[in-house]
Amino acid sequence: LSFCGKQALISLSDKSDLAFLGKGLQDLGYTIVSTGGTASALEKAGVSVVKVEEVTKFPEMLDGRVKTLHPSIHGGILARRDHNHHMEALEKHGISTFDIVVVNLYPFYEKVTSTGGVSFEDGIENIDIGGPTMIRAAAKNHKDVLVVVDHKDYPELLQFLQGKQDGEQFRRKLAWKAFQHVAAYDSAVSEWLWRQSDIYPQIWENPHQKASVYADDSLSVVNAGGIATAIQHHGKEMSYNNYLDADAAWNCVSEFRSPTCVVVKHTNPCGVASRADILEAYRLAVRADPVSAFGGIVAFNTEVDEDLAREIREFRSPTDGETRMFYEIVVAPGYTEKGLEVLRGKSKTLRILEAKKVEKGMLSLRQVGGGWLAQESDDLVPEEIDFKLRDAEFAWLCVKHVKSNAIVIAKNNCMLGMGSGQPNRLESLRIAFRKAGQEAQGAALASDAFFPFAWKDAVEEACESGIGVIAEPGGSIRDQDAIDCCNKYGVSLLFTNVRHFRH
Ligand code: 93A
Repeated sequence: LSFCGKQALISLSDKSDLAFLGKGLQDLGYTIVSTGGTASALEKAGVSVVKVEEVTKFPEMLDGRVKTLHPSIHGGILARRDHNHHMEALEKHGISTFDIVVVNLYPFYEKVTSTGGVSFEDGIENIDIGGPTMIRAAAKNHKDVLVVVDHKDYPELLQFLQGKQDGEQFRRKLAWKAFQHVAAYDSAVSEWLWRQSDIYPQIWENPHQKASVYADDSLSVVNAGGIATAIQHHGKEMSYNNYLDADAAWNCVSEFRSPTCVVVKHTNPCGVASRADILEAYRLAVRADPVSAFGGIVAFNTEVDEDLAREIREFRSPTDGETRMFYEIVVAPGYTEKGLEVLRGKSKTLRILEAKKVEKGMLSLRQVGGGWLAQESDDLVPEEIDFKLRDAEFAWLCVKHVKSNAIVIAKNNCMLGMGSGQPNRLESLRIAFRKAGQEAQGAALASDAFFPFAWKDAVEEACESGIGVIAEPGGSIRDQDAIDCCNKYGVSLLFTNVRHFRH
């Protein structure tokens, strides 16, 4: 059997609008090649069909596992029409080209999520192999093959075929949709398999919730780094929240160029200090909020040597001067051999992580009900904003890492107070001032966004509390009120023009 003219390959599990498509293609002079069930449905609708077996000269095999996986099918899809030797090869083997491939896949997701579920074996049998192969082949060769995976695209396809002009953009759109269809399908299969097995690295938080961690290089344009790829040298297994907190600490400390220590509790930095002497930075970061630092995560952007390790091991809580500080995790870019040995002696449980710096250009993904949110990381560096005032710059670097509504008060390369996560910015500001206490005098305050309506009050309160500098994005219709207020108190006001919401 050898076909001349235009050919369409149709193989569908979801047969919605199949008669409409079949008749439409037949009227346009297409020969239709189809798999078993699809061919029967087309014939019933009065559309003439060539069965796949007639093309492959092979019966469906292995209970249908092998139907379309054959050179007569895939050669016809994949051959480059502009390559003579491709066309000659088809000719030699009696293979005809396909111009259109319409495929949707076994309803795997619907099957495994149906009430009552399916047995493991049934689940496996519902993994479509031949379908994705045809879709991928056609999408790869979309220059010459139109690939359709969604019945809602049939009318547009038929319209397109009736038109005289070819449209590269339409072909690309279909190919993009095709790869999405297959990617979503494979994700569903992979997730189902994950749920069926214990072979993946498990992490835990709440005993009734399974959890896992994946390293993914594709999230970054350059070598990823970051907490998911950290090496754990010592301590208890990382839990789900450990990862989140260590990530927050590592991302924040990676912002700073001079030796810096960041202490994180529940994903927010509660102590940040930069000093030429990293031991001093560590002490200051803990002292910023010793109550919160207890049981927190400590991150450094410098190697941990023996001296620093000893300081971490021995440092006593500033609240009573007696109890040794306890931490969940220490993260650093490296450890000396001695440093590691000393830290290991602090406790059996202390998790010691070695992480690679997070590079710029990371994509952050978060799940919302039914889908995903993707956002580029907040990569701005101080050079992209003209700070002039060191304290303002430091406060701004910290506030980027605090959950909105975020306020940070800092002085002399040390965070003195922070307020985070309050639905009311004024409340975050008051918390930050309460923590900073008397030290807020002359310090810098950074806000992740402008103060929408309580603006005047907030600025006024900050000025009255003795702040020296305020750095905030600006852009409020009441910016002038803020300027007037700061002028009245002799406080410097710096508009960064960039917002740093972190929700
Ligand atoms: O079992 S498969 O993985 N092996 C194949 O070779 C194959 N070819 C098409 N599944 C295969 N298909 C799938 O059959 C298609 O993806 C489509 O969903 C379904 C259509 O089967 P029928 O036309 O018999 O209803």
